[in-house]
Amino acid sequence: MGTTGTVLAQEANFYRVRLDDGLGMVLCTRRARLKKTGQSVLVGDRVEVTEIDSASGRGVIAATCARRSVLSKPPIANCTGVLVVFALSEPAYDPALLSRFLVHIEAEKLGAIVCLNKIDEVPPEAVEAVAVAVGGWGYTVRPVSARTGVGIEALRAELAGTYVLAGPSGVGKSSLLNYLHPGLALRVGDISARLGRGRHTTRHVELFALNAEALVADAPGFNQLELTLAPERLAGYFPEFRPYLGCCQFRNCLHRDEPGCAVREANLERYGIYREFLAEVLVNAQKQRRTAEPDEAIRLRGGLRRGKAVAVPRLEEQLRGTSRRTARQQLGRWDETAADEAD
Ligand SMILES: Nc1nc2c(ncn2[C@@H]2O[C@H](COP(=O)(O)OP(=O)(O)OP(=O)(O)O)[C@@H](O)[C@H]2O)c(=O)[nH]1
Ligand SMILES: [Mg+2]
Ligand SMILES: [Zn+2]
Repeated sequence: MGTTGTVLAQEANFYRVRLDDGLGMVLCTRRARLKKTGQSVLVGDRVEVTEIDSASGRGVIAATCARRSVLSKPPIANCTGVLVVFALSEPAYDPALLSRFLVHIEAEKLGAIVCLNKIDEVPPEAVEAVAVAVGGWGYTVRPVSARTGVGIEALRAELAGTYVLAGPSGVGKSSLLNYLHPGLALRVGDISARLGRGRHTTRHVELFALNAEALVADAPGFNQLELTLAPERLAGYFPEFRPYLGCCQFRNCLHRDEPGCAVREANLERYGIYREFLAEVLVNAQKQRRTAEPDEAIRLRGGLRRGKAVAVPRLEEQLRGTSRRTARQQLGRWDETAADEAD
């Protein structure tokens, strides 16, 4: 009978697993049967470990437990939430960019903690103003400085579960994780990520244990995040809009210039950001429709030949399903490379 644990990292064909109940770390291979059935093992996965040899620190992953969630970028299973890091200076604080990250996280149905970093660089009133605003959007806010250490213990106390860091490049994600996990020495000011290569080299994912309860993964920063969502869902991804949804005169209100729009009339701080995002989301939906149309034509033509109809999902489903499908494809690819390495 084995024991359970959590996969913290994958290195070539080995998985580093932290066993439960303080039983330590073991380096595991995965049982051939798991490989055969195509069952992937992801960082963050809860696994059953057998054949533990405490002398050599080795073990074998015999089974993976059902996942509560799978994040695609970076590939992590059972993520509780995202630690969104934004700097108050260098790079300058940008509420629209922060909202863009938050909308993505809402769409993934993950929780978010907003870390306002580099508070040593700006006057306390400026920190307070941003903290109050972001708190008003419905998020937990932790002002910190990875340089002086202010606020780090309060942040640590907030964390319980598996988190991934997110935020633009240069805001101090790696610095923050170094502070939370002394001795880590992650590369700070790493320019490779800033040159954009980081986005494609997320294959190395690692969870760092801050204590018995909290695990955090670093991730390279990215400054561009395209919004491809079903337009009618966007407003629901702004938590402070939710009390007004369903109160508009029209049930399918997109909260633009429709008469009797409760969202517009509420004078919310992020209404302007919502309008900006909505315009983008509508353009992207239009683009998707255009690329979907040729398929529709094929389907109709194919349908006339016998039994050759191709199942084309309806546009709405396509829009909604996109992120999940790409996620699966990306994970599939990641798995293939992982499997290749293992062989
Ligand atoms: N003044 C000040 N500087 C900081 C703070 N935290 C980080 N920095 C500096 O900000 C720069 C970027 O820090 P990183 O930790 O590399 O930022 P990152 O978010 O990991 O960046 P990417 O990996 O490119 O996404 C470094 O020069 C850090 O020394 C802080 O709290 N205050
Ligand atoms: Mg970094
Ligand atoms: Zn409305």
